Amino acid sequence: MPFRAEDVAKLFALDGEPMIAVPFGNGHINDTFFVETSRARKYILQRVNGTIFKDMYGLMNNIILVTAHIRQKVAESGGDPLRECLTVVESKNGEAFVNLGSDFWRCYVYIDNAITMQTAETPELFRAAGKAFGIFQNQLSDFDAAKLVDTIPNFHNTPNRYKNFMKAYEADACDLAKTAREEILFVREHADLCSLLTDKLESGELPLRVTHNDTKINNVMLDRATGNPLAVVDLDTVMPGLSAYDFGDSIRSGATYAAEDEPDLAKVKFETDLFDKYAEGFISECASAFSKEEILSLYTGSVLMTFECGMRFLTDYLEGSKYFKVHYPEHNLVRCRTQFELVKQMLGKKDELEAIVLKYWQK
Ligand code: GN1
Ligand code: MG
Repeated sequence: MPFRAEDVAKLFALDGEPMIAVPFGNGHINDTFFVETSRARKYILQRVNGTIFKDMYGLMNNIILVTAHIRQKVAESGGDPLRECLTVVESKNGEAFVNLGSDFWRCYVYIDNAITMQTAETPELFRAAGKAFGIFQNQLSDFDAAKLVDTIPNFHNTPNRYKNFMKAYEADACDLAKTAREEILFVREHADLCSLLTDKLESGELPLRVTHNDTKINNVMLDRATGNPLAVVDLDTVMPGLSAYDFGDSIRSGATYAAEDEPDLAKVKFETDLFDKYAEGFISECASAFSKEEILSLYTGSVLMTFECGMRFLTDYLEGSKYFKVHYPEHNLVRCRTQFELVKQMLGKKDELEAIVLKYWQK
């Protein structure tokens, strides 16, 4: 019997008795609940997917270290740490999470009066999202990456993702390859893209930083009243990485008004204006001192993170959709198609998009 969120909430050191615990958000991996107590305090309770995150101690330790670092930065600059940083709520036993055998649960203070978006709602709000991730990167620029464990090894190792895709395609365990011929061909024809970033990391042309690695637009919280950046959430994959990963994954998920699973590809349009606004926000906060190589890698990262994510959706589809939550059997294939459509459009706009990142860097 799975545990009920209402019962699990009672195991945490909340202010008041939990009165409601209702499903919340749209994550593809963990299960999230909104909790309110008898003293009108609000929390986020999450069941973490232990099949995907195998080292829960390491993962929560990463989050505690990173949030402590950010909290101090926010306090030093006169901000409000409870609104501008995630705050972990301990269990009644003083632990950072509760281990219920098959499930791990953790709890955060809820950030009130904030908005989150599933897709960019306006260019201005997307610029604020760029600022939020730029601020995050900047806050962690002096954080010692050696203190962090890799919560998912090879997370943005695109050549490795390609190998996994090829294994799934060749095994074709669910006999689904015949339903995704065009998409499989697209991946194979673009295999050369995969190593563009990892080669430059290995050669030392791009620096390793501490990055978020899951900068989907719905992982940003903006102030409801002002639209200004508050905090970034979903810190499970904070690990050493490239700035191009963080910039790129936001562009993948936010530089279009279409949903990630829009079935009508005619509606999937890459918006140069949104790319421009995000670049302005991000670069102004953290990238003005980047080398030219690193600035140009932001474009490469946009293409690659979108290609990689599409390839991951396709791999999961071929393997029977065991990784990402799906609402219908072809859901991952539909998601993969939107990603590849965006890749095609971004590849056709290389010069224009590179000129945009250079413009804000040179400012
Ligand atoms: C997952 O959990 P969520 O929805 O924030 C995934 C990301 C993908 C994203 C695609 C740990 O993020 O890497 O880009 O779905 N997270 C993990 O929507 O695999
Ligand atoms: Mg998320």
